Amino acid sequence: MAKDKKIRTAQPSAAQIMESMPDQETCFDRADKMKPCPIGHEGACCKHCYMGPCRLVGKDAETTAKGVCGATLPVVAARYMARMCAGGTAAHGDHGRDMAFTLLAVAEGHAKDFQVKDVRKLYRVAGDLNIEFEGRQVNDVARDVATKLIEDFSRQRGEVNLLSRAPKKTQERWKKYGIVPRGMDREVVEVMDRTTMGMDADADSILSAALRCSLANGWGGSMISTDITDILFGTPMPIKAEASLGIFTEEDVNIVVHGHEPSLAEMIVDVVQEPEMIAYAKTKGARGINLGGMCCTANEVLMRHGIPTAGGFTNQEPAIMTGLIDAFTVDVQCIIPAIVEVAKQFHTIVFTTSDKVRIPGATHISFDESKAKEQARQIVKAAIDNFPNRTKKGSHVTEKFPVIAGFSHEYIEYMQGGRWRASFRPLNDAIAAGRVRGVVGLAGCDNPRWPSTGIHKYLATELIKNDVLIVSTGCSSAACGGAGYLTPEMALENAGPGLREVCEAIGIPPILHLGACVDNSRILTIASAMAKEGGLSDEIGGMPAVGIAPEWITEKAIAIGMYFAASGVPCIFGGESPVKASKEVVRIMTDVWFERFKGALVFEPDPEKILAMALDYIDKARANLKLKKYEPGKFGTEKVLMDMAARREIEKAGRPHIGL
Ligand code: CUV
Ligand code: SF4
Repeated sequence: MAKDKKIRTAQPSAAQIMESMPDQETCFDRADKMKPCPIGHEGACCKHCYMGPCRLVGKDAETTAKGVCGATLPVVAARYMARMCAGGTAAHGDHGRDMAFTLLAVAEGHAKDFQVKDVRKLYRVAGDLNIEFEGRQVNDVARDVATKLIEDFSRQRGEVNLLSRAPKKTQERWKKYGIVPRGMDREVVEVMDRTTMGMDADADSILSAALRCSLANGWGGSMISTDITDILFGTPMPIKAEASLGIFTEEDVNIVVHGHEPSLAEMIVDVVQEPEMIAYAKTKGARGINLGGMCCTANEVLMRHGIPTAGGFTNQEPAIMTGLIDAFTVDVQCIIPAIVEVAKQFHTIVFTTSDKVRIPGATHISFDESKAKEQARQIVKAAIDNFPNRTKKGSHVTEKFPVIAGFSHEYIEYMQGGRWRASFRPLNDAIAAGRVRGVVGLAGCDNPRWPSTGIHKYLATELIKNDVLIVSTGCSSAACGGAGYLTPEMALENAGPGLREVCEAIGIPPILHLGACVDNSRILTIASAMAKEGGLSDEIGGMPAVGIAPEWITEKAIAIGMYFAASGVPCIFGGESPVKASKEVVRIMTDVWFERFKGALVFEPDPEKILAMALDYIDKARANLKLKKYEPGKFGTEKVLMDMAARREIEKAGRPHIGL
């Protein structure tokens, strides 16, 4: 291995691949070479106008440093935070918008390859939007739902529709502090406007605008995306799959779908199962066609079809370095341009498919929902034709782990009482009694600057040991899955006795994979349902619940952290604070937000402290709600057998091997 080469990944398979090809540069090498600028790293740099860039540093910078315009350090740091939030909201917003337009195209008959798969979910959403659905044609209802949700993006006045799902008390807090969001397009524009040179010079006011913007993301863009994806492709139910870079096979044509938007990926899922395609693959000497996912497109097709995942963000380059990928198809977000460079070293064809993402050197197919299946066939066929071109032997790994995923809000409700008695009562009771100490949403990216995926793994094991139920999304789910943590057996081995008892009784793993990053909106819906059920807090704020993004990278992660904070969930992010330079900004995001919303956004680089802080938030919330004091090891004496019938259903739902 090249000297000083640091591979900070906690996944043995990824490390093995990179170690076997020491000359192949990856994001880990670039992270070593690229030291972060220490001034920007702490939020003390502003380049919003050309009198700068200004660096607000020095002794007592907080009170004395000023940019040329006179902006203080808290203002500069708050503006930085707010613009990250706007960037993240724009990303999730655009994703939601694309889904909404796809639904409209389907309803109007312009996208023949898609149809409304989950009519029940369509009706549920229609009900929330006060759209009549009884006795009407499905596509008429779908058109009305799509139209109403599309209006939400550019809503100039009033509030986004799905806000009505939040508990009354949560909504009252938003009104009281003036952060009820209008459409996300308007909120993003306002944050950009407010933070340009010579505008808002009050850190608290800037950060409030950021919170309002982020709410338009969580209860708008992201929630719209989740709902419509369920309507079009089905609401997830538990399903068995596999995770790790070991999912690729030498015998089969390997195709990867990577990014976030599932529309084209869904078509590829169909096409790789077409007998003619499989027969065509055989003519090229392949056994069959093997489809795998990465990042959140992976989560989308894993949740609904059991397509295996090759992992999260830092696995993009190692995946191609297996030398086994015949086509690497990307849509939007978190696609590192470096993949094209790696692909050049092998035979891999990279397909970009969104007009918003062009990478020189990649083959571009402009996704058009009216030709979706045809385009999917074009990609799959190109992959098959590319199969005989495999040249350089990459590094093949075989290790892989079983995964159970597919936990939607609807299924979690259902598994606690069946279709007619679906509720959150058992979970609320288990929390109130102290069997389950609290709930953590474990989310966000895996980061090459830290032991990538390792902090997710550490926190996952420690939290469940402490009887904390985990709901996971995004690349955190990939990290947990790739470590073998997403199975019910995991509950028996590692969970604390109280949590184990509850998991066994209901037949669930202690870590529930809820889906992609936009599906963090499922956590908002779940928390709202728990508040409505009663017995804990009557709003989202004050629940024994915490959000953690220990290896966050993106602006999207910041926007998510902010909508959880505004909704009443304290969030702990890993790494140094991007606004560390300003004590005032840190104070607002930690203490002021907690006072106003019972949420917070704090940063903590030390994983052990993240754990302690999360448990502390949970225990304090329990004390405030006057719930039974959590006592480790108190429960778990009565053995309740897991519902084997339910387990068998899950096994049955496993994906049939394609092409054999
Ligand atoms: Ni959908 S945002 S790296 S966890 S996909 Fe993973 Fe996200 Fe990107 Fe971060
Ligand atoms: Fe400097 Fe103010 Fe311009 Fe920022 S807006 S670059 S602080 S002069």
